[in-house]
Amino acid sequence: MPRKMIIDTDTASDDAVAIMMALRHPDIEVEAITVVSGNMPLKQGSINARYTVELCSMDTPVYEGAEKPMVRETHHAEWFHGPDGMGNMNYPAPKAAPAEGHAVDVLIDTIKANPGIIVVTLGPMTNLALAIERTPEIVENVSRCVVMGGAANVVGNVTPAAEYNIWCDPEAARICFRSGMPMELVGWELCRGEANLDDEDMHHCKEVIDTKYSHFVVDCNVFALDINRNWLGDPGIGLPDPVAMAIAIDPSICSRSSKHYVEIETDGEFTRGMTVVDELNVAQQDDYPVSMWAYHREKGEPWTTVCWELDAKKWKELLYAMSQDEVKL
Ligand SMILES: [Ca+2]
Repeated sequence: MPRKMIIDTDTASDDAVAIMMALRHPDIEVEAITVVSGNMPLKQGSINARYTVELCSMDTPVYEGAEKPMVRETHHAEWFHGPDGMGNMNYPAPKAAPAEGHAVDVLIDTIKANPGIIVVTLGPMTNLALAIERTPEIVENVSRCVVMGGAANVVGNVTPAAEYNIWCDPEAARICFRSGMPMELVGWELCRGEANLDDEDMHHCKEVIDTKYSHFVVDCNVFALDINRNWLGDPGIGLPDPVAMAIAIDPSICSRSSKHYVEIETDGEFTRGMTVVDELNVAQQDDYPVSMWAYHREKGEPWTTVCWELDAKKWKELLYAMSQDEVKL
């Protein structure tokens, strides 16, 4: 039996590759894709998600959800992904319309109907937080909530302290991380360095695998490639959402992890959206300096798995396998 999954996404270029990996994986059944405002405005994210579903010759329904964060102003990231979010590749408009229904209702109903489902969030966590606020008991049905987001005790990418998805809607992220769901934090830092697709990897995609899928992996991320090199000094394309999806599909791709309390900064002047990971487990003490963590202690043992290291070779092997015309594992 394939494992059931629901994907919440602000679909731009790296989300699209992550969606492709899940849709094409024989052991994963994607029940629905729910779209949220984030890197892209909601409507463009929805177009990009539907295009990706059709590229994969699937009919997975795509539902639209929150058009803005819970309390914050909207900030998109066209500068990073291109005006259409897909590297301005002029992909055709999808044939299918968005599915009827609101993403938040769909998250609630799908999680209720599928005990043990894996939830993967690839954008700001607005839709999932609204679902949890409305129907808190859904958290019991989630076997894993894999989050592309945050920067586990390292530098952020939208401010020095924060990664975009969490920074964009920190109040939503806090609701999700406090909910007690089995969270898995896959920070943006895991896609850097040797996890990047470098020149050799891009050549492998385009000239060796040479399918519409492997071209898609590289082409729609062309804006991100430039920025990654010129701004970050990284070797190639960074793919945070596909890295998180790879770990969702195969947890052994995360080569080092441990469980900790994780809190989301919502008030900080310089630290909005910071993922504060209690790496040394100091918050488990009942001392004055950590008294603000009492909520977590009272809730029990840490429930967030923090991914610290990635098996870059294994992650790329999975990406390549999902980019073949005939998927073979
Ligand atoms: Ca995303």
